[in-house]
Amino acid sequence: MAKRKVDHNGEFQIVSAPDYLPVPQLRTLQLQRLRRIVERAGSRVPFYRERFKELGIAAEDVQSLEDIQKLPFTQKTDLRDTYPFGLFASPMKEVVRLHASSGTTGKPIVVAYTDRDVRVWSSVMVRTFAACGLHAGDIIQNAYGYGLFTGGLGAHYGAEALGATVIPISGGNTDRQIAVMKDFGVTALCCTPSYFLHLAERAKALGVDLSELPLRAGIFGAEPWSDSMREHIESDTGIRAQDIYGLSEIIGPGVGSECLERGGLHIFEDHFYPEIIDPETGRVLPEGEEGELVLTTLSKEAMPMIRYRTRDVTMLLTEPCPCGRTLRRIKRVGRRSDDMFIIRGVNIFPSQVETALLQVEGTLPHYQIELTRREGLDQMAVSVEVTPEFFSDTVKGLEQLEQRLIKALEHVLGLRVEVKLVEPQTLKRSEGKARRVIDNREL
Ligand code: DLL
Repeated sequence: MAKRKVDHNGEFQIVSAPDYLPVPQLRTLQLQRLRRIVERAGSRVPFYRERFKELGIAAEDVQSLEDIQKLPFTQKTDLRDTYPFGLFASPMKEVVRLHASSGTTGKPIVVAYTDRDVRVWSSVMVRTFAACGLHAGDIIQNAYGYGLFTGGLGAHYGAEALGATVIPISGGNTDRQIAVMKDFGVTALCCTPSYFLHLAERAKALGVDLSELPLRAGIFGAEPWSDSMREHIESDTGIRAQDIYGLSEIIGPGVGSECLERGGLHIFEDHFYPEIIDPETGRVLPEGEEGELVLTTLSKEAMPMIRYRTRDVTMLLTEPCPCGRTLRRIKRVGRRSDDMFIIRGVNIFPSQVETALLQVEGTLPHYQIELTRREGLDQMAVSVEVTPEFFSDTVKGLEQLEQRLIKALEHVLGLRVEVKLVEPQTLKRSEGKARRVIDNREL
């Protein structure tokens, strides 16, 4: 499927044909696959059989891609309710891999792969790396966690299939990461953006200048990170920071990726069919309108997902991308509909706080939001680390910084919140996904 070509620099480039299919051909392929997956889910998974029966629909009713709207949604609670194996469409002897995700609350969910699913997964990760400008010959340090989390093994198989050298270091042990990066001439790093911030900061403390190493790209995902965060990372370390997207329920990483144009993330639509819905009404929204991303797996054997509600808020961008890929793009995912918290009647997303903080000079991109309730009233405090230069400044200087931050937050949130300036290195660093909000309100 993927061809290797040698470009004018004598370097390998991966050209993956499905990325460039003419749109009518892509739609035909999607419809064929959609009909097959609906048939598979309806005939093999009792959960889907019952849902389809309740709605009085059968696989034959899917005659066009628009007919997908007749199908029911699947939600995270459905995976929890059928825990562990209730949504499998393959017998256990055909399942070669299980992953699990605990999420932030409650019971874990389990996801399954057949041998063919693992190969599809590797192929979409090859396409992800290729879109991010990596190729055979790259030395990829994979600091996504190995284990039940899909990030580690997903990126690993893809990096090998790309023909790159993969260093399966997993997350954590930051000093060792830095030593390996230096000693092995690493050219690309895979991890969460928040872990990269931590690693870059530690490198500085150890006197290692990342911009002088061969490291040229970061393949970052698994959590939201703003454009301002990207600017900070790129100017601070001289690498190119690319955004990749995915979720366990659909496959893991490899659902979508930025290309070098970085005008949104291409969805690997020949395997994952995207829709945007109004999260309140469930109605499909026209292209270009913001809403919740819903994904249907078109080829997954072990665990097909029909119209899975991701809770990720984005929009579909349909203008052709200058890179030539015909795959539609989604806007970068800044927030989840269920990340939102409400303070004194105002809806707030952590990403808004990040944007406001990064506008003000003098702080580091390490912050945490704490919610409390005092005498029945919700309070929000944002702790943010101050740069070492500012921290040694006068008390007056710090007070002025605090006031600037309060104003910037008020401007973005429409609410005055408390700001706590803390010393560099005091907030807990993440090795995987960052935990931005601590909710201590007793409900
Ligand atoms: O985080 C898979 C992954 C691993 C993606 C490595 C990218 C890189 P889950 O643990 O199931 O899977 O979490 C999925 O993480 O619904 C989003 O809310 C969030 N997420 C993932 N990638 C991004 C991103 C993996 N690039 C959930 N931007 C998703 C914003 C992201 N949020």
